[in-house]
Amino acid sequence: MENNITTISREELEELREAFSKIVTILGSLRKYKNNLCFHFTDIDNSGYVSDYELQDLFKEASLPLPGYKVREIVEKIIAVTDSNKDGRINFEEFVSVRHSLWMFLY
Ligand SMILES: [Ca+2]
Repeated sequence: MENNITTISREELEELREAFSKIVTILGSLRKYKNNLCFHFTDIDNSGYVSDYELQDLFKEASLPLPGYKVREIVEKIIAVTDSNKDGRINFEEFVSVRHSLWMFLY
């Protein structure tokens, strides 16, 4: 039977650790870039905030088979959940905090 055990030197292990660390750093940068890209794509008027009408436009762009009243209901719920400082609009931090759970189906 063939022996599949691979040995690795301390130097090779250190190189792998360094490579893994670089990959984690790159992935972190890509995640940040993606968050920025999604936010700026949604913030159509470039105000620094995402408003209810910008979210409604996003639903129109996504061409989801939903009537207007349903889109407005969903947008109201998204803002209610996302707008943690209750100023009626979504800033970048609020956007990033919920993007993965609420927005995956739109992007
Ligand atoms: Ca807010």
